[in-house]
Amino acid sequence: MKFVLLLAMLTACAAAPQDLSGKMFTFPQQTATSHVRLTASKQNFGAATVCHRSFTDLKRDHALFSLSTTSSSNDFLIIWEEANKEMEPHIKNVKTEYKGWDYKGNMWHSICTTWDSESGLVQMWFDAQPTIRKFISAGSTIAGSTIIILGQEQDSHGGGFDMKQSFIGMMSDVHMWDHTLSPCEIQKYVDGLNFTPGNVLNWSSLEFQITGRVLIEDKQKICY
Ligand SMILES: *[C@@H]1O[C@H](CO)[C@@H](O)[C@H](O)[C@H]1NC(C)=O
Ligand SMILES: [Ca+2]
Repeated sequence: MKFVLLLAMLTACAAAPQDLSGKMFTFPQQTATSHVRLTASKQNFGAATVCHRSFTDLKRDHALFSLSTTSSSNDFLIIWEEANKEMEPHIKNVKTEYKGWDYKGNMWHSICTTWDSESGLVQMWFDAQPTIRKFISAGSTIAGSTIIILGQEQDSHGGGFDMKQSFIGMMSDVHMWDHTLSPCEIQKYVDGLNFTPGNVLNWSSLEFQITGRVLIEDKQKICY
């Protein structure tokens, strides 16, 4: 009985949303295990926008955002591919690639990705600059139980991590919406102005679980 109560309390603790404003996740070492699992407040998406800021010096492949469902491990994945120097969105297990990014190390980059299942178009915004709108996947929505992971790339639902695709560095301001944001809304996000937080993932009210060595730290680690 006591044990059940304790377990219930621990679970409640883990699930309580936290306000991470001004904070970041620090991923300080290469592993195939350390990650943050985010809990989405909604499931089933006919459209989505995912925005995040990241800071790394990696010169290899690395996943920035990995969302899997039971039907596909790459239902919404953002990954940098070093060999071809391209950012790849994968949606519904289909990928496309964006080249020509000035993806410099050791500085913050704001990256937003929008997609909607009606047109099937994906578009990325790199430090507020839009890429072209490309066809990726139309007709079917992102449906069913989702697992969202930062720090690792899922090859299976909630697992199948590869050290060589892990993220090392800092990540902040992760938001997800169940619709596509307008260019002006994206600009406001990039500038850190008064934007409407994500209604699927809200950095100001984030439910998450940390596994392994990932720290929550103040974002202001350098003097401006
Ligand atoms: C995001 O979280 C903040 C802080 O709890 C809250 O005020 C705001 O309404 C939330 N926004 C959405 C869209 O859920
Ligand atoms: Ca992989």
